[in-house]
Amino acid sequence: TKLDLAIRGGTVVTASDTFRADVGVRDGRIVAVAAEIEGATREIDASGLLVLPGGIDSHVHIAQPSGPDVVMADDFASATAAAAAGGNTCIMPFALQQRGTSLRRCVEDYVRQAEGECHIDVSIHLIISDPTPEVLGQELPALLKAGYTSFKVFMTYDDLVLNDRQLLEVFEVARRERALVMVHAEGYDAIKYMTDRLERAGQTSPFFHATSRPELVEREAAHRAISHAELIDVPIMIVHVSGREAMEQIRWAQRRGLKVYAETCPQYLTLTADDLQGLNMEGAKYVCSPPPRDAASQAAIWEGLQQGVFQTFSSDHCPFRYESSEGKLTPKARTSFRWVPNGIPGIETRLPILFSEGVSAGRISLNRFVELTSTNHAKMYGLYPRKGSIGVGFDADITLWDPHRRETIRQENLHHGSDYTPWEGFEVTGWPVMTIARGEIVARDGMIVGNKGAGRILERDISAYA
Ligand code: DUC
Ligand code: ZN
Ligand code: ZN
Repeated sequence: TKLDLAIRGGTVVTASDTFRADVGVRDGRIVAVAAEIEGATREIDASGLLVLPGGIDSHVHIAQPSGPDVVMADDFASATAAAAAGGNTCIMPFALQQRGTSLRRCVEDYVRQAEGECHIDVSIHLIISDPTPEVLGQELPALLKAGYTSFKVFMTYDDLVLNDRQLLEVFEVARRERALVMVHAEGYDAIKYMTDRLERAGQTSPFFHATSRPELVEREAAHRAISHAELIDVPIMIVHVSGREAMEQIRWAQRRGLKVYAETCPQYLTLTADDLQGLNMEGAKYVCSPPPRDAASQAAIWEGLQQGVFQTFSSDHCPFRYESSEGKLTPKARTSFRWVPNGIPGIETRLPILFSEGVSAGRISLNRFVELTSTNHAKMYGLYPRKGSIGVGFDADITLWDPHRRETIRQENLHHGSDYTPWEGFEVTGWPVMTIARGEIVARDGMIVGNKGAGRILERDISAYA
């Protein structure tokens, strides 16, 4: 039978190769990659464009409970639309266990929110905040077997922090079940101490969020997480690494042969702590954790991307509205940075920022770009070889990319639920012009053309890295 779709004349890029080829699609899968392919029901001319595996963003927060007076700015519909417009075909948000609540129940509720709402495929990680014997003994192992093969733990935040004993206990379950553990590495007590002291000194504006959690707080926690993982002999993924300090710990671990993986994000390449110095409360727009650092840290992160310290580049999309009493500026948040919700929106801008600052600026290769934004996410989290490359048998998740197109990032053009972007006015070279998910066009030139409900909720295999 005829192909459903033929993409002709483009330059295919994978994590290892760059070559001229046509791509043929049938029933949502890639069935041909060749110099010339047969006719199809639908033809797309990709001449002058790159044919990339769709972006996979393995670290995003959607509709996540964020405290009593705070509401996240995205639901599944808006987040997946924004992701698709930004060249992504799969995202991985977190089902958060609230303390005193069944993990299984939290996951079921979260899946119900996603069902029928997604423009692109979604696969869910877990967040473990309350590792009771019931959770560690029954619920978590059952969920891991049901395709939730990764989870995140936190070393800070009142509602989420695990102590060292709890970390060891969840690492033990991860080792036994071959789950991949994502670690938020920032030390709880040092941050609390700094926050208390800053508040006593009257230093409460958003800027002091960065002061309250300096790099050494992240370095200490990274080292502690690495040591605990070594004790249990379990792989870990240290997420959202912000600068040289934590990175050096990770590199040290990797050189010793430990299975310690790492992720970084656009904010650590392009923002600095100075961005938190806004007039009035504007700095709140940039409050995320770990905070952005300085120019030397940005250089260190580039070094880590070039040298392979980092396996994945994610957005850590964690959207709140600025002009909202349920967002960045709750009444309490106006009194101290302590209460400003941590997180920034970035699901739609991740790929253009890395392409422009990385590939167009000559810092990383096209192949490394694909590896960091798609292939390694699929490999790390058990979606490979279903997703993450352009090849026969893979899902037809494809982004057509114009490497020369110049754009300026503007809130008014974005699809997320947030009312601002930290990258307002940021100029990029390279832009996604069409996003194809399982063979269907979902976004074209900044317009959403697919239907919500087209995206599936995916179970994942055990990570090859676990
Ligand atoms: N950690 C995240 O991963 N995202 C947003 C806030 C945080 O602390
Ligand atoms: Zn985190
Ligand atoms: Zn996050």
